[in-house]
Amino acid sequence: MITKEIQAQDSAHFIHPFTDHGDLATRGARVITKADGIYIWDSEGEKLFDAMSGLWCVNVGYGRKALAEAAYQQMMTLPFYNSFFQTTNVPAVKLATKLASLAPTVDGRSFEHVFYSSSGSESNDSNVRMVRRYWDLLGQPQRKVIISRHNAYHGSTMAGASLGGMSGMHAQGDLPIPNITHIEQPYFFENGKPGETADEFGLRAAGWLEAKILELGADKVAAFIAEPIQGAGGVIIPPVTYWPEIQRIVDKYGLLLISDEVICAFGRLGHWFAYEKFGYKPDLVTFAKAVTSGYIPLGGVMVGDRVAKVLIEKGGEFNHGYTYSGHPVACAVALANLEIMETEQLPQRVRGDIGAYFAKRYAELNDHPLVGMAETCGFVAGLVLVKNKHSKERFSEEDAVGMVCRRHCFTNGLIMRAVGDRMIIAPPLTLTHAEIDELMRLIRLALDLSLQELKAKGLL
Ligand code: PXG
Repeated sequence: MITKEIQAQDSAHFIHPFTDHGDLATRGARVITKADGIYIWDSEGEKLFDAMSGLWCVNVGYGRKALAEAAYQQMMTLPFYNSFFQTTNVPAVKLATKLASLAPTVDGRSFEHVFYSSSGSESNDSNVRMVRRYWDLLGQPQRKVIISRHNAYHGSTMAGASLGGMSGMHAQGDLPIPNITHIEQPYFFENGKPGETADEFGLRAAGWLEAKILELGADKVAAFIAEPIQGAGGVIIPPVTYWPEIQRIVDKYGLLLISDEVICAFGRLGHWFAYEKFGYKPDLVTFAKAVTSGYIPLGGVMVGDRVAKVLIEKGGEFNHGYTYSGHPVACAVALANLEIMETEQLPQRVRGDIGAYFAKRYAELNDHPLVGMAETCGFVAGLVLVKNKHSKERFSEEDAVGMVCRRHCFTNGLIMRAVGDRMIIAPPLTLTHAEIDELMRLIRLALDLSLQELKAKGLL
């Protein structure tokens, strides 16, 4: 009864993100009502293993009282004040100090400053503003172009969607905006040549950046932006040779490097920040999502010394900012969240024993007839569904194989994302061995049921 009523109101009044509302109205949205640990429940009482952590957010798991208490205490003390007119607030300062201490220094390049927003999209808009201001202040205003990658996701604002490389998003709203261009992604399974090793492919894929810089003219290029691992694009994990070669190219031509870690930071890959894992040296690092484990919106940019020095020492007033930049309640929740991650040593868990167990169990999926390649990096994992694992023959788009598998996940109590023919997960970092076993049982069940259905449909 409640479900039908909420669904009717939902259809009548709520425009959802990335949703076909005609389709949604016919089936009715699933109403999620509560959550605890790694599980969510819907209004029909059904329990689901949330292997996507909400949407790459809930790294500490659901139901953490400490986060609710931090929000309550802060709301009772100072629920809001802006930080525009030479004022500040204690949680925003403490969080910036904490984040600066967590961001590792690489080759003498450190992160002492934070710019706050409320989301990943806004943070990437801020990146565009900061990059352009940086080059203007250095007397190189012609350095305007930001290079990104096809199938990247950097958000849904005008700049975020333009930086992103999603063709479906570009097709709506005349995007990308000028001075943003894209190179191909480092997807070995799809773009590796016969006989080429992953390491060779990684170097070749990084070379696309150099080719693009030379095509545009190095003096025109302002920055390169990339996710350490492409998340929404289907968990595309680059070969180990990729990032060092990107760093070499970025250094050679003097570009700024933006590491969009909205998904990859805060323990997801076993480190506070993912650039540490891959050993590169970004100038700007985008964060959001797990900084509060999604309990309240907060995003921002770690501003490296190279950029901060110019903006602060030469820049005067930077005409950019948001009402909620440094929101005291969001920052208080983030501090409590980071404290949980530190106390429970969540990055270390992912890097250590539990991460190794997750990787080992997930790799077992490679024996499944539908799986072309299953791989993990920390606590993100992806697999590609194939028609023939030996020839690597793929399904066609019309087969909608990801949707078939996702439906079997849903009906058996598992949230796993489908991106085209890829199935992806990013579970909470708190998973126990037993929960990993349960997760693998559910994934294998969905794969088996998908195999049966695809055979019955004559697609195999
Ligand atoms: N950068 C990255 C790397 C992201 O993953 C954003 C920026 C934008 O963040 P906001 O907070 O503005 O949404 C993201 C967001 C998916 C999916 O389908 C992924 C995201 C958002 C929505 C859907 O996997 N990531």
